[in-house]
Amino acid sequence: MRDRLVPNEAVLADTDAVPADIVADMKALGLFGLSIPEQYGGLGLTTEEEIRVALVLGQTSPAFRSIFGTNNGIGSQGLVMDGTPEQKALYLPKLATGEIVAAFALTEPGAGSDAASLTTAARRDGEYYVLNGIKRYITNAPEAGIFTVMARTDPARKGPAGISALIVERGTPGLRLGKIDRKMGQHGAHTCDVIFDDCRVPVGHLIGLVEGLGFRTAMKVLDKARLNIAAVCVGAAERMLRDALTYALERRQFGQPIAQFQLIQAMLADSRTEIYAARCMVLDAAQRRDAGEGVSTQAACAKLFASEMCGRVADRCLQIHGGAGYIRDYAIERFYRDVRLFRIYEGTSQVQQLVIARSMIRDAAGS
Ligand code: COS
Repeated sequence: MRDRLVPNEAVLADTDAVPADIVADMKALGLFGLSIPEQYGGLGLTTEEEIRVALVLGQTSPAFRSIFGTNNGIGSQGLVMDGTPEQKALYLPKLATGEIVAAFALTEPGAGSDAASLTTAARRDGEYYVLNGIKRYITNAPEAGIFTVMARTDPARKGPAGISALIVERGTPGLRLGKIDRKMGQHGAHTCDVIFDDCRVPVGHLIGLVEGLGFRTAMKVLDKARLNIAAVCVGAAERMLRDALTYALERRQFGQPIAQFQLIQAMLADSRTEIYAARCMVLDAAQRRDAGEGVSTQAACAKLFASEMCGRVADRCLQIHGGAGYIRDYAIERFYRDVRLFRIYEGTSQVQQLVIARSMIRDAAGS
């Protein structure tokens, strides 16, 4: 991270691409297969181990992690959790080595937070499903070799019950990509529309070969993904605070380093405290998951707190930089834009609040 990624952050931002030699080294390190079981060629890390990787790799531009993030997270976990042994054997080894990249296609133009209202249709026709619909803001879609697509196999059933998860391979006739989105930040991580126009997918590509379980699969995948994002938020906040402290120790005003002023110290101390709290939360949730506990609520708490914390830390650290923080020569200007997404993707802060409060209400009703 320190030797290879940080020195290449500006290149990444300027070229909108992760340098090819870095991608090759990431593959050699096994980073594309962190969470894929060893029997399929991955490293088979526990949740806590994977979180510890994210805590470190979060300390650089998020786009570096994003290139292999979907292979470990939302792109592959549907298969890992609910795929048949044959489906796993077919795809997971290629994902683990990074030979192919996986993308997760849930969001649609009309279905964001209300994911269960998605309308992409998968109509059964003999030994195929025929897909029609549009998926939006799909991370790594321009690079993806396979897409885990949530589609409605039972159009008569509204809501979650009619949704299934299918693997669609790149190059399948009827699958088309939109133009790459121009984003506020996270340059080097690409998103675009994925468009299905009478796209015929073999029935054997239905994850788990059971219809109607796709929404549940997506939610389970997102629980784990939210923990990872929380860890990346902690990493990014650590980095921004480190940069801000360095700046505050070097920058002199009124005859002394600005770090000596208590109003600057308050911003440093509040940030240190909140980072520590978020780090404890994410590690606790990861350890609970490894112990077999259901952690939907804890993952939502960690994602909510860590992403909001990261936004506050970004704001304070830019403030400590003063005018310099608004200038592109300083990494904080880029991080400020990059981290804004953490409060939105893989469930907005408001969706995390819903998940947390609903589970409280459910528990109260059951006790
Ligand atoms: N694990 C397993 N199953 C889950 C689950 C989870 N974490 N969360 C929900 N489910 C199941 C429920 O048990 C329910 O099943 P039953 O009908 O059999 O009881 C089903 O899924 C539907 O759940 P729910 O009623 O909570 O669905 P809602 O439509 O109310 O949606 C939210 C809930 C809003 C939480 C969901 O749509 C969501 O997370 N939205 C945000 C989507 C998102 O994060 N998008 C980011 C882009 S993808 S990178």
